Amino acid sequence: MPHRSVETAPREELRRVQSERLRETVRTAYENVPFYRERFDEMGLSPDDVTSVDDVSALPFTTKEDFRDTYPTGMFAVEMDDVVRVHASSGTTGKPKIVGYTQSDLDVWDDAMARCLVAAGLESDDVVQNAYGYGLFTGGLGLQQGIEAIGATVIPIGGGQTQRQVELLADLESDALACTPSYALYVAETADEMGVDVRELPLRLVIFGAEPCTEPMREEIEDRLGVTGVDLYGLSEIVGPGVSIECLEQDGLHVWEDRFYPEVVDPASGDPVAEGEEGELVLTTLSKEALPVLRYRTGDLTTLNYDTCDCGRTAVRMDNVTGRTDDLLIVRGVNVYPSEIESVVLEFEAVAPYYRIDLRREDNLDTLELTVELADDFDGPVSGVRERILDRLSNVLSFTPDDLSLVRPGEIARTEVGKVQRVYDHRG
Ligand code: DLL
Repeated sequence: MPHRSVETAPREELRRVQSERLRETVRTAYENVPFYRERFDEMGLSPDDVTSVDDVSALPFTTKEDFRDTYPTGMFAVEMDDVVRVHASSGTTGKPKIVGYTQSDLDVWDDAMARCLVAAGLESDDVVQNAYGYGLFTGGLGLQQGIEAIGATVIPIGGGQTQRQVELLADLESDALACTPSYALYVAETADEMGVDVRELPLRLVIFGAEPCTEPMREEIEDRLGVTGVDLYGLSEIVGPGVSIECLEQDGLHVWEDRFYPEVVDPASGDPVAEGEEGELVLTTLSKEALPVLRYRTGDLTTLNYDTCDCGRTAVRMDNVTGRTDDLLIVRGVNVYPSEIESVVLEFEAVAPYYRIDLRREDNLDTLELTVELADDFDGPVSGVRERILDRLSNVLSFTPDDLSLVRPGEIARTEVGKVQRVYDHRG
């Protein structure tokens, strides 16, 4: 059962709601954010030119650099007096992006998260262990609000304390675990070490997100924890977690389109791609007060599918995000995404889902070193595995790493708090 009737509304009705909210958002952005007013004036665009979502492509893009240039609060459309909370994005370099919420924005976010959790099959009598980090990161509080909004029970443990996480999963009989996909695997590994079989516990669902999760990685999570894994997507600049989620059909993530308008564009030209083609996801907020954002270039690669889902929802589905425009590796002329390497490597039973990629520059040539951990229960000859992985990488991706090291179980550092890092670029 969808949480809101708009989730199954005919698409014409949805477009009417979107158009009305877009007009309002554009007007607010123009009137209250100098950054947008300047852009519009430069382009000779007036808010009156935007009458429906058909006009969305006339609007300027917003980029992460725009957030940096207007740091800390230059993108806000309201006075600080009306802002009841701020969060910040998890940037790895430079200043974080600061985002703000009015009370009405928090209500919209609660509702979007509640819709996500209902779509994932959670009910008011469920117990959810929330292992997303609390604080400036939007994961912890975002999940917390949604869980409370549907009347379920939240265990606000946050990231880390992994043995305690395992104990609580058992003692409080949690129905669901919310955390990054890499952390879900770490919980499974820790439980094994503690002699706890999570598959025997009531846990039935993992709500993973904030990081890419390839299909082999999802299978590993589902198998080792004995759960269904659903993918939750979002980003601070737009709201936080809650932009989209998979329903139990696990066939794409429903975008709450009445709140966040999605487009997919060619990352190079910025032109919209044909329906169903892959490109960069661009999002426009449709009811944010403190931080209205027009056509945000997320950097995340996906496709959009407008067919009605078997669950009955008409809300468009985006594909799982496994790559970003900025994580494309170009090694000696071959283009390869880390997620493509992951998908190939994890086909092998002999390896564990832990790997790292090191990029270096030697004599003006880029080199890529791949390090993969062997599975706990692997006791065969390493050389055969190495050759088979190299062969498969070369066949599937036309790419061979300069070096492939297979290391013992546990040698690759685990991430207990925050997002996993797998690519280390030493090229300066
Ligand atoms: O990661 C919000 C979030 C929290 C989403 C908890 C889901 C669960 P940021 O720190 O601003 O916000 O990072 C946003 O993380 O542009 C994607 O590149 C990546 N990302 C988020 N969700 C997914 C996902 C949160 N399900 C950036 N799959 C986004 C792949 C994801 N990448």
